[in-house]
Amino acid sequence: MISLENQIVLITGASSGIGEACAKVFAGAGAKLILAARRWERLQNLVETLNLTSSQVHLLELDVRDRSAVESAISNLPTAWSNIDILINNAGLSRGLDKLHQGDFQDWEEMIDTNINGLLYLTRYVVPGMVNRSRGHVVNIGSIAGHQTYPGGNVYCATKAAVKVISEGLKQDLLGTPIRVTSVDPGMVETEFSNVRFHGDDERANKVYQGVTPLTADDVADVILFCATRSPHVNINEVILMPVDQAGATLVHRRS
Ligand code: NDP
Ligand code: 8X3
Repeated sequence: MISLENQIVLITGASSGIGEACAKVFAGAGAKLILAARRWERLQNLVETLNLTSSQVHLLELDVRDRSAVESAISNLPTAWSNIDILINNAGLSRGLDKLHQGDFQDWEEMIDTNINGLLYLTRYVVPGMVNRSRGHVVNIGSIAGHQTYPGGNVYCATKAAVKVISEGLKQDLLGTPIRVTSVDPGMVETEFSNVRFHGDDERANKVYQGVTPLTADDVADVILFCATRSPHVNINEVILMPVDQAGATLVHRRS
């Protein structure tokens, strides 16, 4: 197991859910955190909750869909924060569960721009530094949706299939370097994910988790921490994790 003490970890989508849980476990392991998201106040609250000092955390108010903002955020990092060791490409969302032929263009564009383009921009601006320093690890958050398409999942599933393929491609392109690439692909995790998917319809969102014990964001963060702390010669390429109550994207055991 390798130590995360003083390693610089950039987490996108750190204002909620899995990203926030990652901030907690990586801070607990002694890492220095760069936390990125659009909701600045949430990030500030997280820093307070975790009781982090300015030498332990650096915040970025960032929309990952904005390529020039990503470039500027990465290239203008203070020197003490510029040597990123671990990039956790977590920012992402689903919008809607409509049939493809009835889908909303704006929903599609938001998912594609965030889940694919945002992940690519971060990767493109951060990984060259890793290659120059001969150290680094990219962890992409995919989904079982990238392995199994489900009705109404269409474009979201496509974006997560893209994450799977991009992770495989990056691993191949980094062969010959010590940089590691991992895709962590969860099933049902109870976060704000479903509220976002259903545009704030809490009742519909809550139904997703009814009668089920879903994964928590902490469960996923724990797996990400495991991947990041293996011996340097070990690359965990892909992890699929689901709740015990789930056996596939549409196979869920509900008690009520
Ligand atoms: P949450 O909605 O709780 O968190 C999503 C995070 O992504 C928020 O911090 C949000 O921050 C950030 N985000 C969204 N859009 C942008 C953007 N344009 N720029 C920067 N940050 C953005 O959901 P989860 O924690 O569940 O989702 C995290 C990842 O896990 C996503 O990639 C999701 O697809 C994936 N996933 C989730 C599963 C689940 O069942 N929950 C299962 C499998 C995968 P802000 O709004 O402040 O910008
Ligand atoms: C989130 C899991 O099954 O809702 O990626 O698509 S699922």
